[in-house]
Amino acid sequence: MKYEFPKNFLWGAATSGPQAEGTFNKKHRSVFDYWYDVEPDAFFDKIGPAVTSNFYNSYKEDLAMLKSIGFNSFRTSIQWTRLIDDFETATIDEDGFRFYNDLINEALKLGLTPVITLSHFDLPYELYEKYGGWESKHVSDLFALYAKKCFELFSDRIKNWTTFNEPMVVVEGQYLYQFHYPKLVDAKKALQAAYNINLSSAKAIKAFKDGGFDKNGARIGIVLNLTPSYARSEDKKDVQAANFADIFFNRMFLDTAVKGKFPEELVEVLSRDKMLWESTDEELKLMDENTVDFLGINYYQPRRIKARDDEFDESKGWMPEKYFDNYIMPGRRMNPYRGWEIYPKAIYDIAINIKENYNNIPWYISENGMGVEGEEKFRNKDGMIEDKYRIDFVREHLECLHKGIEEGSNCFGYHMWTPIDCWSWSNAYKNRYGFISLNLENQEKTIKESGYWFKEVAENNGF
Ligand code: BGP
Repeated sequence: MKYEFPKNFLWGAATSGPQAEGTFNKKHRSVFDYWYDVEPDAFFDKIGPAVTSNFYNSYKEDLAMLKSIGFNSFRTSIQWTRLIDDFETATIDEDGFRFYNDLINEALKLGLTPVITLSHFDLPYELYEKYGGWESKHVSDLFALYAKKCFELFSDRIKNWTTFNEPMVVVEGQYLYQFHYPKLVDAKKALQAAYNINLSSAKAIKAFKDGGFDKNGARIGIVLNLTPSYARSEDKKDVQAANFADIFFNRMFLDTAVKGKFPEELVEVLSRDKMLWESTDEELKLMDENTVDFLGINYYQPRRIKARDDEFDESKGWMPEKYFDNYIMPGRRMNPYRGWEIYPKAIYDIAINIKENYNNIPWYISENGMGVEGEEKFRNKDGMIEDKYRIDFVREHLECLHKGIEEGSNCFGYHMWTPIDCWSWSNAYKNRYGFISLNLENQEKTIKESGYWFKEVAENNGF
């Protein structure tokens, strides 16, 4: 075997509560449930979060399928809006508890290690309406209360917790680039929300440690989407622009999660531009003292950056683009369905960056993947989707990851997005990512060629 991975390597894939479960029996709405109710047109083919992949009802069969394609682990999220009855006191909803409890037990019974995320974009709508969601520090306390409840209920069995999934996407989608409800363009709010989410994560970590839940190998981390920034050229201005994009989109969460401190350069720029968040010494200390045990890293695409040609027009307000421009690199390799560049080498760069600049903290790839539209046309006469492009995609990324591990990066697993085709935030079921296909009409699930290929890789711990 050419590429052998470390012992006990996690092989699997990730989904999330809101994207897989369906809303069955859920008493509260998340911001996405609300958004669909008020603006169904914003979702591809007007398909909302009601049924999704029916995981709420079919989790037993679904988990058995995951096992059958070689998984030893998977990630999903608990929906705050399903588990909790009253957000102010974190009392539990009995059916929500029953569901997550049974799901966890079933996974363990099958020998699947669950990684559990506490917030995957699905803020309770009530908390947005009442407090402005992540703009509010009160919500950070409520999040910590909810997190503590999850630890009390499940940490006897869950050993891998993550506080947030891709918090930067919440900031970008909701407050800067208008792809999550309520689609604001408000950098001041964006930055306060970024600060408050960092704070919320640290408060949850504190609850985990103070409560003594960090026993018997149990650990807590965060899932970040890293988009390594590559400068157009070695010209100083391009390099500076790429550095700012890295600080803003990656290190605002990465440094804080791992080192307990915001990057100094970011704080300097934001202070100078009068954009800095409201903070207290006590909060900064809390973040400094409550850093993560491990990282989940979602990697899909790099960021190509160049220096701005002109002065940024600030009359409509501050934006991070004041300090960089996106660069459309000629010849870049694209996934045309999602519009994301495919660049496997970035996974190696991430591995080395973590090793060299983040104390070689344990980490794993918590998402990587390729969303493709119209996969039905690749279904063969035996009913299997021949997704050879996905096999190539995974293989190339694994080769680069392997090189990083060979050079000493402390990576303990590789999860794809996603096990079974699932619902996406506004693309709904347009692009399919799964190892297992979903027929939306009848909920029939069939293993794709990539699923059979992955089974071999996982069972051989390499290829
Ligand atoms: C990540 C999210 C996932 C998933 C994935 C695919 O950003 O963590 O929830 O949705 O991207 O992206 P999309 O669904 O936008 O195509």
